[in-house]
Amino acid sequence: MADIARYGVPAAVGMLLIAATPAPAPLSVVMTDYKFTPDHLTFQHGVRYRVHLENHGKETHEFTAPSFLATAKIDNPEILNREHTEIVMQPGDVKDVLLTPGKPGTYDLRCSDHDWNGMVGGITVE
Ligand SMILES: [Cu+2]
Repeated sequence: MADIARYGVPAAVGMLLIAATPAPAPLSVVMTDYKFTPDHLTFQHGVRYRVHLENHGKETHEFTAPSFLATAKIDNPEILNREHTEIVMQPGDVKDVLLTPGKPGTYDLRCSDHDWNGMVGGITVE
């Protein structure tokens, strides 16, 4: 209450809004030549995540998950490709996608360039 006296009602409302919006749950995936680490991701539906992607490989990799990305609410869709099926990662790229998974189920994860080489994984939404 001392803060309200000092900074006024607008500051108090701002503090409440910040408190009401939890930070997104962090989840990191590292891409190398030729795998995802981890290769299986588990999400809780309706929870907002910050999915942190890093490409440590010498080749371009893709985080390709068309069904998963189609059912998720994505706050920054501009980082997806035009078809909204994948995130393209050049060597050294670091990107964060902010998303809230939708329908529970299991979804494919693969690198569209290297799935033939075993660069595949899976996603579970609980
Ligand atoms: Cu790849």
